[in-house]
Amino acid sequence: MGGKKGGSRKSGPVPKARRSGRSGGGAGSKRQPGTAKRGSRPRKASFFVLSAAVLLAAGYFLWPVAFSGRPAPASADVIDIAANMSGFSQRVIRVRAGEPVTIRLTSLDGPYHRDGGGKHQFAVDELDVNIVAPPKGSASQTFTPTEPGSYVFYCDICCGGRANPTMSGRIQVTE
Ligand SMILES: [Cu+2]
Repeated sequence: MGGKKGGSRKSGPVPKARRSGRSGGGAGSKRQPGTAKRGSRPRKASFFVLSAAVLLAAGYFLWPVAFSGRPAPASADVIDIAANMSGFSQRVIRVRAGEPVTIRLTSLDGPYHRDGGGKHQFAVDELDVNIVAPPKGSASQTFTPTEPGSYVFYCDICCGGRANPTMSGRIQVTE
């Protein structure tokens, strides 16, 4: 009787041991072999992850550097046009409708110029183009003309502004 009672009493702590065995040993014993087997993998995996992260980071930082000189799409033709107080280097520009084009305007004048401070502009109202080049610097804009026609481009910054006949030209958009 006493032994049975004692056994039943002893069986009291046993479930606790089982509970602790289930929670600690049961789940833990399943995880431990898993982590032990994977123990060598995380090192190899971390190598790939690290190297991949380094490559991605390098690409992320080098990408804008490599393409900073080309803000325009690769398909866009770049037309260089320079300007100084005597006018534009080209008076007529020909582009095709439906094709993206980049106008890169360079000011040849220094900042000491009283009119415009050495800045020059390339603006085409109808095409929503407005480029302002800093003194001794360049600026560009890419756009896609859609309607064939002849449009006036002009500089409205320097001497005489738009009224100055030398600071204007025509952009011919053909089909
Ligand atoms: Cu100008």
